[in-house]
Amino acid sequence: VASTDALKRRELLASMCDERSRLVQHHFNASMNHLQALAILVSTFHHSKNPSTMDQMTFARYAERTAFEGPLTRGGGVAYAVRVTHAGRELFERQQGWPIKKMYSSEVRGQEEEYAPVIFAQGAYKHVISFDMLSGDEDRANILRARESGKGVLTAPFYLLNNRLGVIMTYTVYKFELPSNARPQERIQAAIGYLGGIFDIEELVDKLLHQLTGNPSIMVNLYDTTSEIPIRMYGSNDTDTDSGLWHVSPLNLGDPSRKHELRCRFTDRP
Ligand code: WA2
Repeated sequence: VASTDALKRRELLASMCDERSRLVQHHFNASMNHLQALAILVSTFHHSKNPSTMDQMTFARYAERTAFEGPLTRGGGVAYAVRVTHAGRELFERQQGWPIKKMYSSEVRGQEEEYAPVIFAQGAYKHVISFDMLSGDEDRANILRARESGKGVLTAPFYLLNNRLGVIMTYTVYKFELPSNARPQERIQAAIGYLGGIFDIEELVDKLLHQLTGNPSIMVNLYDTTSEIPIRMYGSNDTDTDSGLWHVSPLNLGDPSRKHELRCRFTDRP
């Protein structure tokens, strides 16, 4: 017979876990709005003006000043990559004054048809400028999915160039405004650049959870559960799953094709 104490404990865990999941979700939502606004900024001042009235410094300062307390300020950042065709590569490199670089030098790929070098970056991610984002598997898949869907898309967690575990959310910038029912092929053709939000998961969730001083204290793990084998994005490797009381809170990070959840348990015993 479950005692009322045990029941209360279960309810407390559930409400604490839900509160944490809402906090993380809220910050992803806020970031998505920010990223969409930055995509419009680039479209307006870089692509719709000739010559462009946007530069690296302006982009970085604007992104920082409009991030407020958003998660992109917490170890994260923003980067913008432009579409460059193979035929346009030489002229592009001459204009930029630097060559397009591959992300992982060991990787052998044949002749590329197109590239997505980063031209603007903010925060701790200026080192990605000039790297071709189509030359990394996770970034490539994310960009291709973003441009044919017209929606914000999220990668699975992976190790970024700075060796931090992160996820990237990408929005596509198009040459002209497309109707919401545009076909994937039309979208692919009209794509001219990719605005990415870079989330440093550990730093972000750490700082968010730090705002809530839970008593009793709980352990929180964040998982990507899109595929059958869940990927841990945050939290310690706790295999003590038979200690009984776990609560799972759903989490919506803005890309319906990826699933996430927060798993919580008390760190003390009753
Ligand atoms: N940004 C920063 N560090 C990375 C990275 C990345 N991608 N990939 C691996 N390490 C410009 O989706 C477009 C940013 C990709 C956006």
